[in-house]
This record gives sequence, structure tokens and C-alpha cells, in this order.
Amino acid sequence: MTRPRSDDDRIADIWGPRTPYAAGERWPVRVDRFVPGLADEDVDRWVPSACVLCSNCCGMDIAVKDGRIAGVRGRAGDRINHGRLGPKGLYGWQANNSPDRLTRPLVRRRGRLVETDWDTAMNLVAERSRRVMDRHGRLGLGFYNTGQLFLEEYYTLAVIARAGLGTPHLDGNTRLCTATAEWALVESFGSDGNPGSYTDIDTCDTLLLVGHNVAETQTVLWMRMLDRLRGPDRPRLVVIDPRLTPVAREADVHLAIRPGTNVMILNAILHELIARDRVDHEWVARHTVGFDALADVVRDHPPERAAEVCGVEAADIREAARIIGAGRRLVSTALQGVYQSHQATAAAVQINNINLIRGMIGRPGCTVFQMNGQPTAQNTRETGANGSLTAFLNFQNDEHVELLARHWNVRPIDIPHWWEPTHAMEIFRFCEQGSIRFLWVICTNPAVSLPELHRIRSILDQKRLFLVVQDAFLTETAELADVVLPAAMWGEKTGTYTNADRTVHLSDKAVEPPGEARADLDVLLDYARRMDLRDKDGAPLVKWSTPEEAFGHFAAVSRDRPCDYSGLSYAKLRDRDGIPWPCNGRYPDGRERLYTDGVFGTGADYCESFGHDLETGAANEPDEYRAHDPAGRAIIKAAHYKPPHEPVDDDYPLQLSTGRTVYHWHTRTKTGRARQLQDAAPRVWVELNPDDARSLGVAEGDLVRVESRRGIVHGPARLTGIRPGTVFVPFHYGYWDRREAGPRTAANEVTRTEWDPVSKQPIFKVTAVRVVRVAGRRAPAAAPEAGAGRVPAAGAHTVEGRTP
Ligand SMILES: Nc1nc2c(c(=O)[nH]1)N[C@H]1C(S)=C(S)[C@@H](COP(=O)(O)OP(=O)(O)OC[C@H]3O[C@@H](n4cnc5c(=O)[nH]c(N)nc54)[C@H](O)[C@@H]3O)O[C@H]1N2
Ligand SMILES: Nc1nc2c(c(=O)[nH]1)N[C@H]1C(S)=C(S)[C@@H](COP(=O)(O)OP(=O)(O)OC[C@H]3O[C@@H](n4cnc5c(=O)[nH]c(N)nc54)[C@H](O)[C@@H]3O)O[C@H]1N2
Ligand code: SF4
Ligand SMILES: [Mo]
Repeated sequence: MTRPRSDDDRIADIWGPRTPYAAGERWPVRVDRFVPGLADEDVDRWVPSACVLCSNCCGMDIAVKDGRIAGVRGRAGDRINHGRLGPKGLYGWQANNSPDRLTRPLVRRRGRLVETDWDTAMNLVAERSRRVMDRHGRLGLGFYNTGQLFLEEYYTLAVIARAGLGTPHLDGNTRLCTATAEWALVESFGSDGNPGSYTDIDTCDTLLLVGHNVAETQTVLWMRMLDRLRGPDRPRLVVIDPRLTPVAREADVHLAIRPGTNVMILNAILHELIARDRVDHEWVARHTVGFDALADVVRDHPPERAAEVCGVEAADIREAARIIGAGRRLVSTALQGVYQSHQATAAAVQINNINLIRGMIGRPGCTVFQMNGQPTAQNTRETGANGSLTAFLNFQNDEHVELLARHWNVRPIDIPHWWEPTHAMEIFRFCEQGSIRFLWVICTNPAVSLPELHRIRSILDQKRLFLVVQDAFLTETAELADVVLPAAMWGEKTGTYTNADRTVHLSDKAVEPPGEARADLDVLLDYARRMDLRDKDGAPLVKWSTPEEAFGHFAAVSRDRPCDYSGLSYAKLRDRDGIPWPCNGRYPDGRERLYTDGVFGTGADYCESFGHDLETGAANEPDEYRAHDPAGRAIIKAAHYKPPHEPVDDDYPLQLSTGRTVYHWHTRTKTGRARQLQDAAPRVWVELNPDDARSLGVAEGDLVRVESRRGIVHGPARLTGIRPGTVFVPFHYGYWDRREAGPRTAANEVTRTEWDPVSKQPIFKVTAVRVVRVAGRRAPAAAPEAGAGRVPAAGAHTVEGRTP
């Protein structure tokens, strides 16, 4: 029975009441609302927006009362959520009203950060930029941004950094997040952008989820899947994840592989599909290249070999392949268990290959989601605020560079394109080595989120590096800055953003930011003015002053590119709930599904990149690509399995994986300031398998030390259904809210500096560690009572309400 829930229930009851539905039916509406103490009619205004606490971007209205955000409710008509909101969406907005927001700029004087006015702070930023340019050239400047700004802000930043300053050192934290999603799409389909739509969940009959704990990380998308799983014609579910996550608990087959072995397990599944001829040969012949090479490679990855390497049963691999091979509408997804693991891009591409050889792309219920994580990561990539060119243009294609130069009215030579743009891990290395002397960090907290934190802290703390941090709070990174710029947050500024299924939302400013905090766009425009950045005719380079104008400029650049925004406008976005790109003359309402005609973005003149070798990361030569132009056919790329580079050994016998809990957002600057969320998961914990715990003499709640070759973290042990030999630590717990010094708790103290050869994404999910008991149980176990961390140890759990 479905009982109405109180607004406050989404902590204990994460996914809320079920609304089951059958294939092809519309997902029922359920409106979630949290406006404490106020009835709808007491609210002054409702401002349409979308949640920015994950890549779903659920449509929501912001309640405004007396000039402050007073709550939120889901938008019933939004194509993403049909009214639903998850825990972070419902409660996370409270961070906006936190009393410890940054309200004035800070500058470092005699070692201390002191308040100042905007003019002083920005003059200092501009003066130091110019000084570094004069002494060290444009390669002395670096910019490290995010997946959480708005499209207009990224676009402006990309123009400033690339065309204005001419530095190749511009990247986003999307490098840590979805660089592999981007590259998996580019390598297979020629261009970034997920092919499918969330409506494919409504019609699929098979789901394959790889390294994707969607139940905790995109709770509303999981509600949609769960409503299908509870509906009349339940889709089959295959899950590949070393932990017994809430998703795995629902699976028909759960392959709890050893971390780092994705390519092996996926190749074994491909092996089975090909051996049992579950291949759509006609479609493959017409719409793809590379099938024979794939068949060759996977021939020597049979289930028996994979069973040994991955530590699972061969029969389970066969059963997984049988389910996938029997399905007629397959939706596959991947996220950080793939992207941050060993052989990231190689593995992500094998998931594309599963859908490609089944001919299951571009039709309702058939797609692969190379998922995003952050709400606006797609825009970082589209605008080129990461290491790509704006509008998915190809930096190795001279015509593309010329096109961009024409739009910006600069010379092609002014846009660095002589070599691949610098990726984030290299930016930090250049800071370490001293060739970058000015680093501007916007909307990200690398002192907690990058690997090997002692190294990152020492890089950011150097005297010779001038560090600017633009954030809403005094984060661990801001504490190390020379200048701190107080930023307005979501709800306090206007802009657009695009979710993982390419749906664009507009979020209008609902309230004023606190104190003197400013919208990031305004800060960037101010900087461009102070730096006097000019185009080739001497006119100001940045030709806009409002978000809407910035949007218009980007929309023009994107015309005829895969991410075509030319048919979108603020007026249209205000008129409707969420519109997917491309949106243009041909698709005035947006195109829900790409590649419906089996034509992909791989043509040599059109593609975003000429691609890489998946095993080595070697870039393909443009001429070579042109000589074998796939010309619109998808590219099936194979890869052999290679063992992880840091295997476990006698000294470090366990494998550490890191990730998320449902209640917290990254470094907790928002969720740690929302009472319900912080109370639900107040402290770090260490997940262990009960057998491992026993042999270490560790009981539930004991304080343990996790040691790697790079550092140590401490936390209470939590005995869970994680696979033996594996340890999991959530990475949310830095130091900003700690009242006194104590042992280290940020998971990245122990992670290591290594990245994927193709996407350059750091490998946060595979680190050899040992675990040592420090003390007996001191406090109640700190793990939240829900999510993967909840699963009781001895297999005593029940799968609640699962339809048999
Ligand atoms: N609550 C919450 N939601 C979020 C976020 C958040 O911070 N909190 N962040 C958002 C962002 S930016 C992102 S990127 C996403 C991330 O979302 P997810 O990728 O779903 O989350 P993670 O916990 O990082 O990792 C997913 C799973 O990968 C598994 N895994 C680890 N190693 C391997 C491996 O080698 N192979 C396989 N197959 N699986 C492995 C882990 O056990 C884990 O369950 O979440 C988004 N949503
Ligand atoms: N060990 C380990 N490490 C990881 C991961 C993992 O799974 N394991 N996951 C990685 C992934 S996928 C991600 S996405 C990263 C996330 O890592 P970060 O990006 O470092 O984490 P956030 O806490 O989201 O940082 C965003 C910052 O922006 C600020 N902010 C919020 N809104 C605004 C705004 O509008 N303007 C400005 N200027 N600032 C704002 C917030 O206060 C916060 O300080 O972590 C990565 N690190
Ligand atoms: S699923 Fe993501 S976008 Fe939707 S409410 Fe939750 S955090 Fe926000
Ligand atoms: Mo992410």
C-alpha cells in the first residue's frame, strides 16, 4: 500500500513510495515538497529551476519567502523527474542560507586572509595575472574549474582563457568525474553527448549497470528504474559492482568483481554474446566498423578466464550474458566504478560495444548512458571549459579552429591548438614544478577531491604560486588561497545547464546573494575588462554582459554542431520544462534520441577527435583517420585486459575503493550544512567484509587505520556486504567543519596519482592498502543507516518488497 509520506521522510525512506508502471506507460507523477513551516499559499513566489546536486537535474520550483529561499518542490511536468526529488534535492538548498557563507572578498596579508573590497581583490588578481604573463608567458597561467557552474559562465571562461589569455592550461574537475564518459562517447560515436533519453528506462526490458550506484547517486533516476522493477513486466537487471549496493540487491545477476577488472568481465560478456551469436549482423555491417577486430580480441577472454581474474563464477558471467543476449531493448549505464577504475576508457567503450553489436542504439528502450555525475558537467564539455574545444570542435581540424576563431574574431593562432589541451593532473604538476605561477580555482575543492592530498596541499601552499579561489564557502582549498572571491550560488544567479540525457533547463535568479557575493559570470566579466582583453580588431573580446547574451553567443557557435543550441532561447526554456539538445530548425522541440538513423558523428570533417588507441592512449593521426574515414559509422574498438598497476601484496593486501553515500555531496560544503543530511551521515567510516574484519581482529565500530603507500585515514569500521579483500571509504570527509585537529579522514589522503591513458581521469577506485585496528568501539557506528553502508554483515539482509 502506498501511504502518503511526510515531507521529512526522505532520509529514512530515500526513494519514497513506489508508483509502479509497465513498459511503454508514462511514469506516474509524484510531487515531492519540502518547504518547512509554510503552506503553498504562504510562499511569496515560486521560481522554476532544476536541482544542481547531481547530473539528473530534476525540475524543481524554488519557494521564495521574504527574499530568502524557503524550500523546494518538484515540478510535475518535468520530463526528468515527474515531480520527484531525492534527499539532496529536498534538503540541500538550506546551504544557501547558511550563516557562514562568504560575503566579502579576502586577500592574504602577512600570512592571514583578511576582508577587503571587490576592487582591491580584482585589481590584485589582474595585476598578478599580468605580472606572470610578463615574466613567464601565457603558459604561466592556469584555470581549474568545475562541473557545477552554468553554461554561460563556462563559455565566458573558455573565451577568456583560450582566446583572451591564450593558455592551454584550462580544465575542469570534470577530469575527475566524466572525462571518461566524454571520451567513451567520442571514441565510439565520434562526438560527446549521450545517445538516449531517460524515457528509454520506460520502455527497456533489460538493464546493465556497471560501476554505477544509481540508487545513491541519482536517486530519482533509480526511482524510475525501481518503479519499472516493481511494475508488471519487470526488466531484467545485471549489475557489475564489487559492493552489495542497493542496486545490486535488486539484480538478477550481481557480478561482484575485483575492483579494476572491468575490461576482463566486459570482454567475457562480449565473448559470450559473439559465441552464442547474439549479434545483429545486418545492423553491425551497415552502421559500424571494427567488429572483426573485437571478435578477435574477446576470443581469448572466455568466462573461465574472467572468473579467475575477476573473482566471480563463470556460470554467473554466462547468465549475465544470456540475459543481455535475450533482451530486445537494452539500456546500459556506466559511472565511476568504470571511469575512476583501471582501464577506464577501454572498459567504458566495451559497454558501448555491447549495445552496438546488439544493434541497440537509437531506438526506444535501446541506449547506453555514459553517465555524468555533476549537474552541469555536460556544459563544461560543450563550452570547452575542460580540455576540449568549444562546441565539440576538433582541435586537430584546422577548419574547426578557423570557425571558432571567426566566431570570436581572433586569429586561429590565438587559440592554443598546437597540442592537446592540458589536463587537470598536468595542471597541478606544472604548478608543482613551477611553470604555472597563477592558478584560479573556481567552484571546486581540490584540497579534498584530488588524489594524494599531502601532495596537493603542498602544491597549493607554495609561495611562488598565486592562488585565487572562487567559492561560496571558506573551503580547505580557500584556506590556502592568496585571494578568495565570494560566489553567489544556484538560486542567486541566472543560467542554464544540461543533464546527462542532454535536457537543458533554465534557472532564474530567485533571491539576492548574501553580502557582497557575486555571480561567477560577473566576476569573469569584470576580470576580462580589467585585463582589457581584445579581439583582433581591438574591440572587447567578451561581447556580452548578461547570462542571456552569453547564451545567445554560445548558441550561435554551436549551430550545426552535435550540441546544437541554436533553436533554444531563454524565452523557450521559460515556456517549457527541460528541452534536450540538439534543438534547431529541424528539431524545434529538441531531439530526444540521437542516431535514430544509424548515422553517427564519426565523419572525418565532423568528428570531435580522431580518437586514441585504448590500451596506450596514443592519439590517431588525422591523415590515418581520413584514409579510413568511418563516415558516420560507429567505431567498435577493442582492448585487451591489463592487470592494475598497483596490485595488492603482502604489505598492502587489500584493495581500497572510494566513492559516495546517498546523503552527501562531495566535499560536503552544501550537504554538511543541511541538518537532515549531515545528521544522517555525520562522520567517515570504513567498509570491510566480515571475514576480513575477523582476521584483522576488527569488530563493528572499532576505530581502524587505512594505510597506503601515500598516506593514512582513520575511521570506524563498518562490516558490510562488500566483496572480500576490498575496503571502501566515502570521500566526503575533509576538515572544514572540524573543531579540533585530529586524525585524517579524507579518503584522498591514501589514493594515488595515476590516470587513464585516454581520458586522463585519475584512478580513485583502485589503491592497495592495509587496515590496522587502532581502538575498540568508541562511538556508535558512524555509517548512515541506509545505502550500501547499511547492508548487515552476515547475509542477514532481506531484499525488501522485491517482486519475485
Ligand atoms: N549522493 C551523492 N550523489 C552523487 C554525488 C555525491 O557526491 N553524492 N556525486 C555525483 C557525481 S559528481 C558523480 S561522478 C556520481 C558518481 O556516482 P557513482 O559512480 O554511482 O558513485 P561512486 O560511489 O563513485 O561509485 C560507484 C560504484 O563503483 C563501484 N566500483 C568501485 N570500483 C569498481 C570497479 O573496478 N568496477 C566496477 N564495476 N565497480 C566499481 C563502487 O563499489 C560504487 O558502488 O554521483 C553523483 N551523485
Ligand atoms: N577518492 C575520491 N575522490 C574523488 C572522487 C571519488 O569517487 N573518490 N570523485 C571525484 C568526482 S567524480 C568529483 S565530481 C569531484 C568533486 O570534487 P569537488 O568539485 O572538489 O567537490 P565539491 O564539494 O562539489 O566542490 C565544489 C565547490 O564549489 C563550491 N560552489 C558551489 N556552488 C558554487 C557556485 O555557484 N560558484 C562557485 N564559485 N562555487 C560554488 C562549493 O562550495 C564547493 O566548495 O571529486 C572527485 N574526487
Ligand atoms: S536525483 Fe539528483 S537532481 Fe534529482 S533531486 Fe536528487 S540530487 Fe537533485
Ligand atoms: Mo563527479
